[in-house]
Amino acid sequence: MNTNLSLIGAPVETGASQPGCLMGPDALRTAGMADTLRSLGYEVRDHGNAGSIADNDVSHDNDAIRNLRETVGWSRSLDDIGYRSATEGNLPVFLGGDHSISMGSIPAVTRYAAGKGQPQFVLWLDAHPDFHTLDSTRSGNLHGTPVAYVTGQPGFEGVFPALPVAVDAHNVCMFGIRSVDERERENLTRCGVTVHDMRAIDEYGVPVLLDAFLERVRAANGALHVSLDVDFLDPTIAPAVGTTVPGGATFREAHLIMEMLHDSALVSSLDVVELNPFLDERGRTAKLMVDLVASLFGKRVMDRPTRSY
Ligand code: 5AB
Ligand code: MN
Ligand code: MN
Ligand code: MN
Repeated sequence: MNTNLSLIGAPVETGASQPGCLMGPDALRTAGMADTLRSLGYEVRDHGNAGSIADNDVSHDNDAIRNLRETVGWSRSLDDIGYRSATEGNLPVFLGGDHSISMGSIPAVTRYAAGKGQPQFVLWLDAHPDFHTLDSTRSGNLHGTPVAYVTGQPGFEGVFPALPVAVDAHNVCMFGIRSVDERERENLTRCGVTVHDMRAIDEYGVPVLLDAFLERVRAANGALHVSLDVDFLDPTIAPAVGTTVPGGATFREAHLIMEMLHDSALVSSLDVVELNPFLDERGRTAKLMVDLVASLFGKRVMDRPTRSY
């Protein structure tokens, strides 16, 4: 795994229904993100917080959509910064911000991977598939749309930046899903996204499901982007999120995913999103997110060989 990490603060809340994610990057810093990663042997550069490039006048006829221009502006800016960071040889870690930041982070890393001849894979850890198009969203909250956009579903043209390379929907694997809107369900099935809902985790456990996906990434010599939404976790351990859904991943399920990702050495970029510090309890969710990121970057209890499943 690349040992040069760049932290990119993305204080975005225009995609979410309630305010607070703006403070996410700073709460993750306060919880010790940079020093934790340094203590694991990484070279960490914190680029501070990005700004939005909101000088566009895009519009869409779905009147439910909220903060369209601002969110398009953020996607432009994060795409620029993320791409630059990757070309400079770093592994970009995007500190959100609501999940609309993936509309900048994923296009950036996908473009970079394509330049090296690698297909992009995405591991989406979330209660929700975030697979609405601009036409299908009823809430109008754009944090519910990034996967549809980055996989090139119709309807984003002329509004969000054109994608030089879209992610193949077959290369997206979701874990933790337990809240899907009807229009999302139809489209997910049609497009061939792998959806491991919570029931699949109950029935098979993390290792079998995750190992199968990681094997596919490895076999394709793919780049792997991980997008970690706070609401992937059960709300009893991670209350600081505006969109809690009961029955989420446990502490150990989440850590095991991170540990297996580390052992795979496949991860090439990361989003940590949806942390709303205004809803936190004495920083416990922020600390848990930093701890999970630490597991992804190699924190472990004992040195032990990786087993295969
Ligand atoms: B999150 C919902 N599907 O479209 C919608 O937290 C929820 O980034 C979206 O996963 C949740 O508003 C977006 C009902
Ligand atoms: Mn999400
Ligand atoms: Mn979610
Ligand atoms: Mn395909």
